[in-house]
Amino acid sequence: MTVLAPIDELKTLVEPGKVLTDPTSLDTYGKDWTKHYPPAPTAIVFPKTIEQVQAIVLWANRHRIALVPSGGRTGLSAAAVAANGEVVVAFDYMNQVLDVNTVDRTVVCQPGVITEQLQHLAEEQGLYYPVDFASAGSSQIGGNIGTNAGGIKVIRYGMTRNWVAGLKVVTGKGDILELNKDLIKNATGYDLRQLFIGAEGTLGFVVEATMRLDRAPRNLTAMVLGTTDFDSIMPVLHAFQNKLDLTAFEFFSDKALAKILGRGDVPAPFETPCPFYVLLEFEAVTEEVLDDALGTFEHCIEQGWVLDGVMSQSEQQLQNLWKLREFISETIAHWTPYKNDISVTVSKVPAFLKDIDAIVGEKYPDFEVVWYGHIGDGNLHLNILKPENLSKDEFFAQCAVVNKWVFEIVQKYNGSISAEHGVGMTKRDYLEYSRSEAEIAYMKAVKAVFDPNGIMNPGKIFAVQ
Ligand code: 2HG
Ligand code: ZN
Repeated sequence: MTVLAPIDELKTLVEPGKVLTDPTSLDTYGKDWTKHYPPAPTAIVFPKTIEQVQAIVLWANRHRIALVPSGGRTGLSAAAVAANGEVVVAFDYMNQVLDVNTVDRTVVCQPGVITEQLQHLAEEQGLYYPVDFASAGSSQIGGNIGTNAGGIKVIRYGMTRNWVAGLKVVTGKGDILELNKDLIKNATGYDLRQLFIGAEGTLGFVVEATMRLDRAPRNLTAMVLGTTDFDSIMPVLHAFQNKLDLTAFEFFSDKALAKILGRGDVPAPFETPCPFYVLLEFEAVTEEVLDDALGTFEHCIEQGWVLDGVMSQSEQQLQNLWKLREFISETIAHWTPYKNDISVTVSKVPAFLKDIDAIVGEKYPDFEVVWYGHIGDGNLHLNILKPENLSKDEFFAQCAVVNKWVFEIVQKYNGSISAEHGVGMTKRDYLEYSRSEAEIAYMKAVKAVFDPNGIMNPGKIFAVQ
């Protein structure tokens, strides 16, 4: 009997040519959008069926080989990075929409379906998939579920979790489970579906997902307003929320705007320079709604919170205003930023902002700090840009020192050290700032149930045991 080497055996489990080991593929599929860890996987495997995924998991258990899931690789916490000789399981060939049900308003997706593909499909049905973010053109549904992705519409629609009706998973043990079977009501014990959402691939693979759709929004209209200072942002939010159902409330600083305008392909919203800007959006369904929006804008000016503003009058103008916010992450990537993705409850945002701003000013005096994020739901993206003269490693090491101060404040406010990007490798050493020791012990115990041999994305969320 011939005994095959593990990678040769792996090749027998999938279609010919669906295991890659060339340096370019290892580099491409071994990393996400983070630049902290050099990719070093052993191989990339592309399953086409659930049975193939199951066979790969059983193979990995037999040989004790670690697996890393790979979707669109747009993650920002190094949860889909294979830096330690793992085998990457990429879902590019499991990218089909399997069913659309307009009565249940659900779509059954394979994990490799691109977010934007689902959004377009919903639109074709006169419906709406509301989880949206700048990387929707590349990110995959499986990855969105893995990180419980949020984005720009959370204030109205919530996170990915709200839109997952059912999941099919292959656990780290190799069992296939059908979770929740797409039911709206199902009071039959533990909802294991929820454990897999946001698990960053540490419990098993999502191999099929039934996603819910909503009614399409009507006449979405955006305003970009320039505020007098940091403190004026939340009063503006509350003033608008008292009158309108907002579908988004984002903010960014003058530094972020300067970087966007530096690209040369996005028009400025208006001339008046302001330290901060908010972008809010609502469905302008009646004249009354528009009157309320304009009246609230005037009220904000009278109160001294807002210096200037603009409202979209067409789809094109709406898109252009959104570019001001949506292009920030991609634009500042050029400066190899250190990313913080922190959140608190909305009522705590003003005090939290003050504390964070003070510490950042004190500890990062020489670095350029760019603020932006989903402030309407309490989520701030604090990006620190790398000065040209500092090496990447030196810069990240200096940021790690400041993390302690930032995360102590997060902890003081009962906030989260990762609101929507996941823990991955970049935030795993800080987990105890958001989760208690007992909670982490329970989380590890849960992992051991689904993945007793620790083959599923080890070193993500927690360090390897
Ligand atoms: C966004 O809101 C993304 O633009 C990326 O979550 C945030 O780049 C970031 O820090
Ligand atoms: Zn975000």
